[in-house]
Amino acid sequence: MKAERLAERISVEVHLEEDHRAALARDVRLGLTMEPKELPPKYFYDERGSRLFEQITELEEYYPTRTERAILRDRGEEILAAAGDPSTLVELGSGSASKTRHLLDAMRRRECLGAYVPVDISPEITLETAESLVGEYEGLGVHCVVCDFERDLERIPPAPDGGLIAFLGGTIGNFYPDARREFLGRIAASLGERDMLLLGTDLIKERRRLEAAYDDSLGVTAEFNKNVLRVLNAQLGADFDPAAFEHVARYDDRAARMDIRLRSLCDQRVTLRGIDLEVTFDAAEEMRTEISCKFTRHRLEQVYASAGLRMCGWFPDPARDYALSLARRR
Ligand code: AVJ
Repeated sequence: MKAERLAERISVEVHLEEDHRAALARDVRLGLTMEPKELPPKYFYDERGSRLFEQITELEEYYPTRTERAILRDRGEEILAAAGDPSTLVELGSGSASKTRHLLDAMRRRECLGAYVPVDISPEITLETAESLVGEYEGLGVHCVVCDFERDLERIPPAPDGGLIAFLGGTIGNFYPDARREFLGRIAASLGERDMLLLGTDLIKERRRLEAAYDDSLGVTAEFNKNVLRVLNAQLGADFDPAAFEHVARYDDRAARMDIRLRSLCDQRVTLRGIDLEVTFDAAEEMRTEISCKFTRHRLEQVYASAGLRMCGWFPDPARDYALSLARRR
């Protein structure tokens, strides 16, 4: 009886028509035949990769996750007031929604909590999260949208009376400038008059701290980086030897981004049986696997402006390591 009433508050829509393996095959072929080679960071995150990322978020050196959590916990109500007390929270890449609970708590305290719309690629995690949230928040409606939010952004239903679209974790840092402008532009186009974007961004700081955050002493980030090779081995029948590559994480201060690569330790040949591709790596050849852009308030204002958005709230932590910001349509 109780369980049925809870289930009534959950709805689900799924948009996963494209074959993921086909997309992976296309991206990998393109990336490995490019000069220099490059792989997209989204393929880190199979089950093992997601677990390794969870471990990264708990590392001493990796400050972004805990800092973002602290901002949401300490300034959640301030953020909601500035956002006009939206009744719907949409979250792009919601996962287990662990930080999101601070926002939902703040919405409940401000008595505007109506609906949560988690948007994520994993149906299992999204449903599991929805089920625990309806139990934790009385009266909360959860509408799950299972899709690739970058591809399917336009299919996310608009919030009836004011919504906040949260894109947390600093994931916007993974986008190159052109793709970032395009993606933020699509978000801008999807925002109604009363909607706002809440974006999490890592901030520019000393090289030493940035490089330590992406090259931890326990080697978890190195394992996470090499996990993309294991994903290709499993999904595309490749024969990468992860031990034949080393993790490289450098801060490029001109581009204001971490540049994360795998460096081949020897001359080697790799076969990807599943896509009928052979590639060679020279000794010391580097393949980029991720960028992670860092911002200042001023630069982010420019990024927003170029995408048709205007910053209307800035919420850094006291040490100015990380910031959440609000933006609306210009
Ligand atoms: C999940 C993209 C925000 O860029 O800090 C962490 C990923 N890569 N350590 C980041 C990551 C290596 C992370 N984001």
